[in-house]
Amino acid sequence: MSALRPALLAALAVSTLVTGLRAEDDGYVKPALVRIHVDGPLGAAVDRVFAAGGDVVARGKGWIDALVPADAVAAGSYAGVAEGDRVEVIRSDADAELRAFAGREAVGAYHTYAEVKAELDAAVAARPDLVRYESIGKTVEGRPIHAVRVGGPASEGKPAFLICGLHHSREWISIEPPMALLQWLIGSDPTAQAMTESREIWIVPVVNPDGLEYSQTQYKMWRKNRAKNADGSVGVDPNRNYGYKWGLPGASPDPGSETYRGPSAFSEPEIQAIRDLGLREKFVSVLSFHSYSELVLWPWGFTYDPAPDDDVLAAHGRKMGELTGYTPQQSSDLYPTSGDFDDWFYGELGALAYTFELGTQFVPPESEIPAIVAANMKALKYFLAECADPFPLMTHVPRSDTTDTQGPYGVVLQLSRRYQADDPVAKAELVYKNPGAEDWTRLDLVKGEAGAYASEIPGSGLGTVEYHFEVADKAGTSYRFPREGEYRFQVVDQLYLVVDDDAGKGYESAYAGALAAAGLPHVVVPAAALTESQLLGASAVLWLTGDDSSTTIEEKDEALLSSFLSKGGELMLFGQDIGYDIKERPFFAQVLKAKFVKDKSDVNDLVGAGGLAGFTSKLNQAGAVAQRYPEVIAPLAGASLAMSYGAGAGAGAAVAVDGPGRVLYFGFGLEGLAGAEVQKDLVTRALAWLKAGGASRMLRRAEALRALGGDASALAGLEAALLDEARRLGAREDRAGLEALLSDASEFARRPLLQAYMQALFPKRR
Ligand code: 0X9
Ligand code: ZN
Repeated sequence: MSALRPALLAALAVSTLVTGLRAEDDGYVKPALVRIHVDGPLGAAVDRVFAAGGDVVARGKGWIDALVPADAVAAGSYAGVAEGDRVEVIRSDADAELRAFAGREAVGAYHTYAEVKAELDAAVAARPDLVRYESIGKTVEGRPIHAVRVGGPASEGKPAFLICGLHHSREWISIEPPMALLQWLIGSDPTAQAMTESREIWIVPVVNPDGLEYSQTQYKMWRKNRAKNADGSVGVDPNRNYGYKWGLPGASPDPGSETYRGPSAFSEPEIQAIRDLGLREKFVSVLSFHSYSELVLWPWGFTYDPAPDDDVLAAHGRKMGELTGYTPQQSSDLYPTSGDFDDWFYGELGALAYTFELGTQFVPPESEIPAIVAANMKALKYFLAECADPFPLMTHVPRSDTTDTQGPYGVVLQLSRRYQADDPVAKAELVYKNPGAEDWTRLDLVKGEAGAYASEIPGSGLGTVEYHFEVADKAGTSYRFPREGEYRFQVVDQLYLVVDDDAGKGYESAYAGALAAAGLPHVVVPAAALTESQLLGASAVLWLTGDDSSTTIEEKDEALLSSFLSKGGELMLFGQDIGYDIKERPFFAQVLKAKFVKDKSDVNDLVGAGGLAGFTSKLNQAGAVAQRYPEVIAPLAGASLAMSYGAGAGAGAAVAVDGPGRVLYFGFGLEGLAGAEVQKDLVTRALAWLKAGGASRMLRRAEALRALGGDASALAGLEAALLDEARRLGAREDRAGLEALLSDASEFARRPLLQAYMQALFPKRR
């Protein structure tokens, strides 16, 4: 390559690689490396950058790093950045750096493809008893894909592992931990010897050799492989070419894109090679290294839903997060991707599958290699030791709190698909204790379809139900789920509903946490799956929209909420963009009874007013989710100010509506308050106001729910709460309150209410 003149090199680089860093005079536009602090869903921001011809190179909570045309960014005219995003320039001229690495000399301490091969050969020569070399396939350009198997003589039942490096060309550091692992395994550490005696460990240090060569000799920022695409562009993203859920969102159909999924699943010879090895060796656990972002990721990537074995995947993932100091999370937590390594190995083979994102840049300075390798060796040792025999990979989704006092409560222990064909379970039992019971009861779990072991806990009134499972395998080993303690749920007559409408951000934990801290039972429901019966059956609804913009409250949500509130609903609504988004819609003025004043408060103080008088706190404190656009809102007729920013002047942070239903609408998120205490304080105060004098609203909800033919247990709960309220009115001798209730009540509710009325007011005449 040294013969190429820089201009030619540059032209080459542009036309084939940095899609959209478009040609100007000599065909090259200088890239800048920027960090975009994203206001809104990360997935959309990633799509925007790709669509505008940039390249997303890393991401974390609320930000992405991207290579973008330097001029456009400097001029503020780059389409990859949306309004509200903040751009931080990391390197205004990434070009110099990209070119500096064009040349073998600059690779330095990092392995090249040839050095990898030489080192594998040396390992085979040093330990022929232990290491076997295999070329598992050939690349687009005909290079062999090198693999080694490390382990003693093959024997039945030894768990096989796969460790991969370098799917993406520019991620040179991802070769280093697999190579270090090989050196450790063939060395004299007794732990390593124990590992190689009991396991087969496959290492594929460079999945994408063509890309590595290209990145180390011509253009450092190359990501994909070197496939010639039909439209003349080059490269398929190897980590979008796997065949599980291939083609769903999270990969591009556009050949020029940096995340091009390829013309079909497994179209690429490199990925066919990994697939074939996987199908042949049936790995129990696999790990793929990438860079950068300091993350430990596990499936699913294609959906926000947790994987069926999420508790096992997450438990090991968190442990490896601790060992590396990286952030552990489900792959899709940042943004969904489809067709990646993890999803195929887990989805198709049932293997525990992990992706590590090393370091804080693609090619860290050489001096950082040893520390990165050392931290990841800790995780690799854990991985080999603890993920060898994940049996019995059984998972259980614990039951949520419920208002169903009748039961029975179904429970299912789910066996991983890996073991479904050859089920190792010899005996499985449910062990439970009902509220008030002295003793534990045992029941056999009954095996059903697709590895489901099921049973039922009979209902027995209000209180806490505790349970666990005990399983024995055919070898006589027993397992307990959970390992320690009990699963628990409460049977209650009041249940709060948290509606999770924050596009995958996880802010619902603040709301669920506040309710739990206040001792209030609750369930979390995604907004997309919500029904009116759920709303009506709840004691009150906490609806969070996080920092979404343009999808805060959708039109179908408006219809649902309007109807719910007209039937006596009690609602807390949170979010820093609601007013900004829907200020023009009738729902805003007519139902939330609010006026949008402006998009951003310049004051962080929160001071409760009216029903929230006495509450004070601050936004944008350490330890809370930043509220970059806390909105300023004002009450219209029929509403009042419930919270101001500092000294209130008719407008502020929250509005209270007291109509047929009650609403507290906050122009920020609960996640924006620092600390569990203050979050709990706000929720407690807000609920006290929302629910005050709520008997007739409760009655209306119950009647509406009954009319809807809604969920029997929700109805039973609501009616029980209603009678309770009637008794309280009775105890206070609040005749007027009771009579108002009675006059509103239709036939079904009248009789029990009347009874409560009689008992309360005339106890002696009973
Ligand atoms: O996008 C990728 O392929 C990986 N990140 S990278 O920056 N190295 O390109 C991450 C793949 C992790 N899997 C999912 N997010 N599903
Ligand atoms: Zn990568």
